[in-house]
Amino acid sequence: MMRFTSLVALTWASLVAGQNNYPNLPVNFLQTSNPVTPLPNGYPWGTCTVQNTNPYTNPPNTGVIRSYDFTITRETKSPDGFERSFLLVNDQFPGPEIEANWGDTIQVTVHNQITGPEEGTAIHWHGLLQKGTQYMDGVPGISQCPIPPNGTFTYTFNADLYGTSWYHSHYSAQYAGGIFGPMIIHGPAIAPYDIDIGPVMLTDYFHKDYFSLVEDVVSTNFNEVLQPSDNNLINGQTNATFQFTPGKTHRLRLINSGAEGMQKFSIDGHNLTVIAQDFVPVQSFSTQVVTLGVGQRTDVLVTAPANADGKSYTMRSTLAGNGCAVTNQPFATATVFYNTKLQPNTTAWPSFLTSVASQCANDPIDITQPLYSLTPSAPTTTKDIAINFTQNATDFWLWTMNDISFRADYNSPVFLLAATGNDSYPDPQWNVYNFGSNTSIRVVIENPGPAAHPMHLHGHDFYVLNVGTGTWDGTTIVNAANPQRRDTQIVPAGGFLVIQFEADNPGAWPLHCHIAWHVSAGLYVTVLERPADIANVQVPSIMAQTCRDWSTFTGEDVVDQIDSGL
Ligand SMILES: *[C@@H]1O[C@H](CO)[C@@H](O)[C@H](O)[C@H]1NC(C)=O
Ligand SMILES: *[C@@H]1O[C@H](CO)[C@@H](O)[C@H](O)[C@H]1NC(C)=O
Ligand SMILES: *[C@@H]1O[C@H](CO)[C@@H](O)[C@H](O)[C@H]1NC(C)=O
Ligand SMILES: *[C@@H]1O[C@H](CO)[C@@H](O)[C@H](O)[C@H]1NC(C)=O
Ligand SMILES: *[C@@H]1O[C@H](CO)[C@@H](O)[C@H](O)[C@H]1NC(C)=O
Ligand SMILES: *[C@@H]1O[C@H](CO)[C@@H](O)[C@H](O)[C@H]1NC(C)=O
Ligand SMILES: *[C@@H]1O[C@H](CO)[C@@H](O)[C@H](O)[C@H]1NC(C)=O
Ligand SMILES: *[C@@H]1O[C@H](CO)[C@@H](O)[C@H](O)[C@H]1NC(C)=O
Ligand SMILES: [Cu+2]
Repeated sequence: MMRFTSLVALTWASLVAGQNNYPNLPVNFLQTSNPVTPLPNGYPWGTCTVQNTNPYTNPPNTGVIRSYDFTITRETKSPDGFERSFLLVNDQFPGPEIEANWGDTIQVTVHNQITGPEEGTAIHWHGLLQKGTQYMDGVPGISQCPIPPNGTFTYTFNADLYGTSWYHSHYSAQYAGGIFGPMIIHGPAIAPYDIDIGPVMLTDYFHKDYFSLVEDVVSTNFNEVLQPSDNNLINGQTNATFQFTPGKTHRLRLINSGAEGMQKFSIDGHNLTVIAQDFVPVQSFSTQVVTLGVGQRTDVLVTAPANADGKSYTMRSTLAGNGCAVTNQPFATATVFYNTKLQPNTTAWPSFLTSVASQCANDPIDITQPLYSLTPSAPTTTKDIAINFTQNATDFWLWTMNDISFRADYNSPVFLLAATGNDSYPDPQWNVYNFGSNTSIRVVIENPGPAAHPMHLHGHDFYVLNVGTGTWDGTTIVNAANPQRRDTQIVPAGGFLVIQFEADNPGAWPLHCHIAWHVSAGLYVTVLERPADIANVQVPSIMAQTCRDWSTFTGEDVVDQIDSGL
């Protein structure tokens, strides 16, 4: 445990240097005691607007803390009538909603009370940048050691972007077992609306527990690799209902919080106006169907059709066909009521059925333009990364990126090692790409295989320079002056995805497919961004303490790491 000892020693050294363990958080934050203020509480983000504030460089700071207490336990529930085993936050499925204003500090204390058997855990706050709090990103083996059984860990980070997102366990495929929930951050107006309907979580759903699924998916038997989902849920239900008001405009916050399948969302008889993709407000456009890969979010405004009063309509989310999802039951429905309880008798838009059957990709990127316009600078480095699916020396079917299938070492988090000045990472399976002091990083992802992958990068909204089938011509950039930005984008089957990001956030950032079974089987790299500056980050003592506690636990119990770890 040499490396571990040096991590602890250097962390202690940095600790004694200062009393404030969170030098990058507001000065008054340690004294503030969880004020309960209504949301969105006027305009606590001051004069910031969508157009006048660069969220990546100038997020506001309200000095307000939003505190949550999460207890994770193993439970049995039957949301669709079939009883199965779950891992749940506060016994809720989906987990409790986190709500904050832009610029608030979110503080979540997580108690790991998983038993029968005990497991580690760690929770990731999808889409937030974690600037200055990189160690709070919640990825075991990368930003922290897992929270051991009976352990408690408090995450503290800024609500540095605004809009719609979610949190989920990043420990193995635990979130497919139920550890996830919505995370809503209120911010400046993007477009006018009357009623915030809140999160609409679209979740493919499995009757097996997550551990059995991962055991099957990471397999030597090709026939077991494709595990079909058993159902498709909206807000964790088979029959969710939404009360809409005639004549009003409603905001729906769509989230694909599933494990595997691509969702197609629509409401019979209604147009949808897209106003944000992931955490990025966009120039609004109208559509009848929204496509969401796992991890993606889309905010839509929905206005009642004329004469809606007294009528009801079917809301639909369908797992897309043609290799975009593997499922026994693709259809999720819910009901939109306008002053009635009559069951709907409406039909799907023809464009919805066409999209479900034929389009295994996001919308063309030329139709989206972020409202806060940014032009990428010239890349100082370009990395090509090819995805493949192949068997390892002992015949397990694994996903690779540039021929390496990722595997985490829970005891040696990459970021914490970098914070001690160690960026040597001898184990090739850690798949770390060290971009040194590059200021603008372009990554070309090649995906020659037959499956689409929703690729997610932590710590950034990336520019989507181009995406499509075949191979990139090496030059064409779509909307070059203001390309699409988001944190998750689908690379199509037999296709490519070109992303770029400014190296404005020193850290160790996961870049991975968000399909739970694919990242379990290794479809993952770590982007190491400005390691020299990581060495200057003051890491709070709880990080080293959690590693010591995890080390004690794993010294006595052998952790059955059946997958990549993430
Ligand atoms: C850096 O960390 C790696 C992995 O834990 C370890 O093998 C190596 O000895 C460390 N190097 C130094 C200089 O501490
Ligand atoms: C929704 O469906 C569940 C089972 O799938 C059932 O228990 C519940 O009563 C239903 N709720 C309504 C409002 O129909
Ligand atoms: C956690 O606490 C329970 C109840 O006190 C105990 O039985 C169990 O051994 C503890 N587990 C660990 C890893 O300390
Ligand atoms: C949907 O949008 C189309 C095209 O803008 C428009 O013709 C149609 O009336 C709209 N339908 C509803 C129900 O708002
Ligand atoms: C649904 O609507 C169709 C045509 O609009 C009608 O033929 C059918 O009887 C209706 N079904 C019910 C259950 O109301
Ligand atoms: C992908 O893996 C297969 C099976 O191991 C191999 O035959 C093929 O050459 C690989 N493709 C690339 C582009 O590396
Ligand atoms: C192949 O992958 C499996 C699953 O990750 C792993 O248990 C096994 O050790 C790997 N085999 C080799 C030779 O690395
Ligand atoms: C930029 O990144 C490349 C890897 O893509 C690396 O080889 C190079 O050393 C980096 N340049 C600097 C200045 O750090
Ligand atoms: Cu994938």
